[in-house]
Amino acid sequence: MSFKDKYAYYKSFFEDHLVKILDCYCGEENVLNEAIKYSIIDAGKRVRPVLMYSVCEALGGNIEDLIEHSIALEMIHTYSLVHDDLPCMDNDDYRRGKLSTHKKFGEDIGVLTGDALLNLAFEVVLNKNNFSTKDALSLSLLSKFAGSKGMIKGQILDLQSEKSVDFNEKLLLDIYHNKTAKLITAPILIASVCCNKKYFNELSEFGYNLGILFQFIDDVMDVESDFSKMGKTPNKDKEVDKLTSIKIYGLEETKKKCKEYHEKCIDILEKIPNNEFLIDFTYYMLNRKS
Ligand code: GRG
Repeated sequence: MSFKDKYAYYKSFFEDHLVKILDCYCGEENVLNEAIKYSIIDAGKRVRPVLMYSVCEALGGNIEDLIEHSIALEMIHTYSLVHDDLPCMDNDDYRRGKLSTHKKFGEDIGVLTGDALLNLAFEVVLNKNNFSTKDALSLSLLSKFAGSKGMIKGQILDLQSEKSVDFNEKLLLDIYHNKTAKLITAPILIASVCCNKKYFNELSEFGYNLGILFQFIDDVMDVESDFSKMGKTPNKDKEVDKLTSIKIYGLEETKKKCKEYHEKCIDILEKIPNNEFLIDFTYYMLNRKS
């Protein structure tokens, strides 16, 4: 199967199960369930679920075992975007090509939609059939990577860095490691846990490098891309004087760094079996336009 077809297969596997799970947990008609579905259904590239499934299959595991984990992860990712768009954070009117959740439903519902998605993530995995110690370990990993020593820490550092004159490369990488790379690494490591922690250390290093690459490309897109491709407002970073790779290295040097991180990812992947899809995926990350 080609990379494109395999990606589409993983994505539709995810979308089908997401809809079933939302029917089960958010079937009642009310504004909160409407906002949850608006925020998460048919939205985004599903990079994290695709990573989780492809690492699992590379290690010889079964993606059926990861349905709830992939949905939980995407729920946490979506909550972070819904909250990130709020006026008190990045203040964005558009996300994933449409009005951001608080613009569509109001700020109060925006906050509560994010809160609800965060809680639902854990509920869905805890209710999994034959919940095992592996599932508990994966949930512990997810909460650590998304929480106050992970994504939220990154968001705080990111907010504090706006307009600050006290910045350097080390701070940039600390922000990107926490804000972005941890939620890219989590699905990779959850797949490894599902497969008896095979290649855990190598995959952890792969996740870090892929996460930094992912965020640097996001910075390049903020400068070079447009609304129709990104689905959100371009040129936001400069407007609020955010600490980005462009601010530290400039545009051309950031693009060079992207190639270096890409090479580091490929070097690590050479140690992993059945790595063809993951190699293509990393190339897609380097060249993505949305
Ligand atoms: C807890 C109040 C509160 C807020 C949390 C942590 C946080 C807010 C936000 C971080 C979200 C953020 C902007 C992360 C950067 C990573 C990034 C570029 C995300 C976009 O991911 P994609 O491109 O999005 O995978 P799609 O839409 O394709 O899923």
